[in-house]
Amino acid sequence: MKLGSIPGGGAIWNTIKKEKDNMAVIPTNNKKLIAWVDEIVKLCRPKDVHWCDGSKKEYDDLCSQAVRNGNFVKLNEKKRPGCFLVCSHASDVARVEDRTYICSRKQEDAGPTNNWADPDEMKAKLRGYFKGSMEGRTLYVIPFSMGPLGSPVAKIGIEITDSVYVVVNMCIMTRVGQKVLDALGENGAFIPCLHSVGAPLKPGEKDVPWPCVPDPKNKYIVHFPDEGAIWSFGSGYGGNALLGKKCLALRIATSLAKKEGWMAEHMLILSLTSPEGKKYYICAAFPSACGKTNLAMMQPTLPGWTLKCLGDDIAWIRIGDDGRLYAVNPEYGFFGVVPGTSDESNPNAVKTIQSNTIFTNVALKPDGDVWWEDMGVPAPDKAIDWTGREWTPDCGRKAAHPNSRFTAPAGQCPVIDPDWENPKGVPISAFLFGGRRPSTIPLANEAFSWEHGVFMGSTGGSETTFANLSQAGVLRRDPFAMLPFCGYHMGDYLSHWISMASRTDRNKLPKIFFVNWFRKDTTGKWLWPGYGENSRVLKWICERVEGTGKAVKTAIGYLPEKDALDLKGLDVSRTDLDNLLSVDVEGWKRELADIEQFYSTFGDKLPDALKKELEGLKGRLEQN
Ligand code: GTP
Ligand code: SPV
Ligand code: MN
Repeated sequence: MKLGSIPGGGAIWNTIKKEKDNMAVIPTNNKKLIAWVDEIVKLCRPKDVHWCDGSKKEYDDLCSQAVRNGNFVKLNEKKRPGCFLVCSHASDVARVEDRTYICSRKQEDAGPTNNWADPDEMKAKLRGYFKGSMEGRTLYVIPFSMGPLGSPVAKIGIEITDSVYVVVNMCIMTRVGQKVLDALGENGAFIPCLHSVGAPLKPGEKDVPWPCVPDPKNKYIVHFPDEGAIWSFGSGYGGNALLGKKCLALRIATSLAKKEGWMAEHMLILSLTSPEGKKYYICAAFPSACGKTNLAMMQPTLPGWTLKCLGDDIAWIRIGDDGRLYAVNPEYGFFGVVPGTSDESNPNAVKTIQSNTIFTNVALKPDGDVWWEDMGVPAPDKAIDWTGREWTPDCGRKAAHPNSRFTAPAGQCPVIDPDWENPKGVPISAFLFGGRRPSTIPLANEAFSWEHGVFMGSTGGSETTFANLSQAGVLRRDPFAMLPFCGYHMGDYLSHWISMASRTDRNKLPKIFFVNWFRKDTTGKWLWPGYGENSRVLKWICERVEGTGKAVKTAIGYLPEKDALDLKGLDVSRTDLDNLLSVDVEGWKRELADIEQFYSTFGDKLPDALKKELEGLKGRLEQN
C-alpha cells in the first residue's frame, strides 16, 4: 500500500519530502498503528520515516551508516566479527530512576515507591518536549514482540525512535520486523513506545557521536499503565531507551499481569541437570548488577552437573495446566554488565560476546579489539577509554565505565537451553532472591512457607550499584529486585505475590530461597568465591527440592547444615563457613528495625500475611 493511499497516511506523505520512487510502502494495514505513526510524525517532524523489517541487510546497513556518521566504531573483524563499539555521552550512562514515572490515573495506584504525575499533565508537558524533537533525523518504526512471536504469551510493542543505536540494540534484544506486523494484522493491539533522544539537527548541522539531552532534569522515562503506553525522552541508554525491556516487559507487564493473574519478574531463568539426569528449573531475582547474568550462564565447578540458560533478566510466569508455575523469557538477547566478564568468572558470556555484539562504553585497543577491567587478560599499554581519551594503565581512570554493557543475541550463548523459546515456558522448582549484602545475610536460607518466602523477597535489599545514575554502595530495600520496575503500588504487588498460594495448589509452588554471594570479612574480602562455585549452593537447593538436603531450622529459615554443602575441592576455612552459614542475631535485630520502617511506607496496603511474618520473625529472634 502506498503512503498516500490510506487514511491517516496523508500526513506522513506530506511531512516527508522524499523522492517518490524511494517512498516505501507502509508495511501494515493496522489502522491504529498507521494513525499513531502519523500523529507522531506530525509532532516530532522527522526528515524521514523508516519502517524496520528486521532483516540482516537492514541491520548491517544501519551499522555501516552509524560508522560513517561517527556514532559506532567497527571492531577488528578477525578478533570480533560483526562487532561494534559505541561510547555514550558522559551524562547518559545508566538508567535514571529519579526521572522514571508511573503516570497512573490515580496517584495511589503508583504507590509510595514510584514517581507519579497526572497523565494528562505529563502528556501535555512531554508533547512540548517531543515537538520537533526529531527534526533533521530519521524516525524509525520498530515492530517488536516480547515473548516468542505469535505465541499466546507474547506482547507486541511498536517503538518509534530517532536513534539508530536503539534500533540495532532492539533488533538483538527483541524479535523485530515484518513478521511482527503480520502477526499484528489489521486490528491487533500493540503497546505504543515513543522514544526520542531529544537532539534535533538543524539543516547542515553535524551529528555528535551520542546525541541525547545532557541535563538529567530534562530526561523523562514515563509509563501510562492504564492505557499501556510508554514515552521516553532525552536518554539513549539501556533501559531508558530500549523500551521493550524494563519499560514494557516489567513496568507495563507487571500492571497487566496483576490484572490477568500472572507475574512479570526481574528474574533469570536457568536449568540445572543433576548427575542422575534430573532437570530442575530455577528463577532468581537479584537487583541490577548483582549477578543474574553470571548465574544464568554459570559453568558449574561441581562435576556431573550441567547448567543451561533460558534468560538472564526477565521472566514472565504463569500457572500451567498442571498447577505449577511456568517461566518464559520475553527477551531475545542479553544486555549484560561488561566489567568483570572473564574466562574465569563467566566463560559462557565470553563466548557469547565473541561476535555480532554491540559493546557500549568499554575501551578500544590499538588492534581494534575492546578491553575492560577484570577481563582476565593483561591491560594494553595504551587504549582509548570510554570517554574517548587516551588511556594508560597508570592514568588513574577506569578504561571502561562500571555500567558498560554488551548487547548480544541469546542464541549465541553456548549453554542456551533447547527450551528457551518454548512459549509454554518451563516449570519452576525454586525461586531465589538475593543482593549485595556484605554482612548479616547468610549464604543460603530456605523459607518455611510460601508466605515466609514472600516475606524474604519483600525485605530483600542490596548495596546499590552503577546500573542506576545515583550513589552506588548504599544499602536499600529492593523488594523482589523490583523497586525500580514495578508499574503499580508495591503494596498491591506484595499482595499479588501472596495471592499465588490461593490461585493454585500451594504444594505445587516453587520453594523459595534467599542467597548472598557477597558476604565480606572484616578486611573487605569476599567470604564466598562465587561464580561457578555457586553451583554448590544450587546443588543443595535441588536437594531441598527433592526433600533430601540437610538443613537446620533457625529463627530466620532453614540454613544448610555445616556439612550439607558439597565443598569437595574447595578451599573455604571453617571460620568463613561459620560466618556464611550462621544466624547473626544482633545483625538480624537491626535488620528487623529497618524492615519495620520500610514496611511502614506501605500503610494499610501491607498484606496481613507479611505483618504476621514480621511478628513471627521478631518473636523467634527474641528467643535467641
Ligand atoms: P543487570 O544486567 O544490571 O540486571 O545485572 P545482573 O544482575 O545481571 O549482574 P551481573 O551478572 O552482570 O553481575 C554484576 C557484577 O557482579 C559483575 O561485576 C560480576 O562480576 C559480579 N558478580 C556476579 N556474580 C558474582 C558472584 O557470584 N560473586 C561475586 N563476588 N561477584 C559476582
Ligand atoms: C538493569 O539495570 O537491571 C539492567 C540494565 O538490566 S538496563 O537495561 O539498563 O535496565
Ligand atoms: Mn537487569
